[in-house]
Amino acid sequence: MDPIQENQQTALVSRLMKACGGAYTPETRRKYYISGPQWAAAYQGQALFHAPTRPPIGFEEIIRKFAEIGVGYWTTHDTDVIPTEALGTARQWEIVDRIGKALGEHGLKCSMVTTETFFHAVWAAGPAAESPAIREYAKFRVSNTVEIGHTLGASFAVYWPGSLGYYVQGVVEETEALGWYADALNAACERDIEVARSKNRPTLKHCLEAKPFEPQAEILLPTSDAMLAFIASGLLKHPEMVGLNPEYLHELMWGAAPRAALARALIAKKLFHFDINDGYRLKHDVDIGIGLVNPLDWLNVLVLLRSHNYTGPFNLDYKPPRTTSQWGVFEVSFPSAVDRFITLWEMAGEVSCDPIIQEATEALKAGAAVQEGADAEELTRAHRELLTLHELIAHRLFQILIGQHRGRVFIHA
Ligand code: GCO
Ligand code: MN
Ligand code: MN
Repeated sequence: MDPIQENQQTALVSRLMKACGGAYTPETRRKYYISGPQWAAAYQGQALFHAPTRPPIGFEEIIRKFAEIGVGYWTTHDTDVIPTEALGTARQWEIVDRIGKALGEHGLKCSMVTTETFFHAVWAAGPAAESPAIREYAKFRVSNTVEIGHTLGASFAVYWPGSLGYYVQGVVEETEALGWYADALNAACERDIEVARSKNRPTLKHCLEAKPFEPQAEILLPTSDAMLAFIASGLLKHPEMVGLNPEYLHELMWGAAPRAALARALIAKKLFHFDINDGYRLKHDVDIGIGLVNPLDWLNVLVLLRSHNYTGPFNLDYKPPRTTSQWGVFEVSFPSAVDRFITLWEMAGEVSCDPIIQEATEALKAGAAVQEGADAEELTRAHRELLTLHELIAHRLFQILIGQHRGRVFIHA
């Protein structure tokens, strides 16, 4: 193939994207509770070892592009859209007003707001630092985000504590720092109660998000399970208002089975919000688009959520790769991520009513016919053939994932 001229590249990408097929219409995509983060779309590809590969982009354009794609909800950090120095000022409210107009004009809704408590130098010692003045500032920031959320019509506030942890040991006293972090959340909940009352709106759902590594060397609340223990610790004044925003990759990163982590959130009735992406175990937070690494695991995650009637948002918290252009972010990255999610979700529906999986599952639950008082040997023997169904179910899930259950086979020509 000849080298591709610069002015022919978008046509090539568009043609191949179309040839991929399997795209849903924007109307179909809007039927799902899928939210697009401002920060994901605006991510320029930068990191510790990486210079940006894409130019900056503002919320107006992102909201317009999301509307074209069919992403019906938008989420943001306070400082994704409001410069730190303008927070809490009249300028903030002017920006919030512009956001509201852009959302209204394009038929999007703001579903979630979140506070940046990790990037700015003020958080060098974390959002629950020793200094009372910094902790007061943290309370201001999370309460201010709650107000912004109510003004934009959001239903969720997310907290990724970010730099709640340390690099060097013995300086931070963990129980004290956790108490201080709880003070900030208590302030946010109390402000929420006031604002909700004055605006005649329901209070927000406050969702904690854990990440096991980054940006501190040691993290005080590294997993969703740690967050559950924190919610139940007695430090929160309104534990009923606080739940989880697990992120698929953050659970995988520490070595968990994400589906089991979600199950623990479900039994605690704390699965409020869900950040969807993909990546690898025991690596840094690569935030790859959903389904590109672990599609079978993802299928199983969605089977669990469907069977428990999860109705919260699916937030596309991934990073379009550095190799994707600014144009590609909206032509390839977001539409393909949304379409993989929808496909996996619908496939999960198919799994739930697959007659083979159903019958195999029922048989396993019926168990073997055994005499009363059977001993370990007899119980083992009685179930030997039945338990082969475990592997059969796993095979069937693979078949559904690749379409073999509908007769798709591969024959090397
Ligand atoms: C990450 C985190 C963030 C949070 C966001 C919302 O991957 O770094 O998940 O993207 O989701 O800060 O609070
Ligand atoms: Mn996240
Ligand atoms: Mn992440």
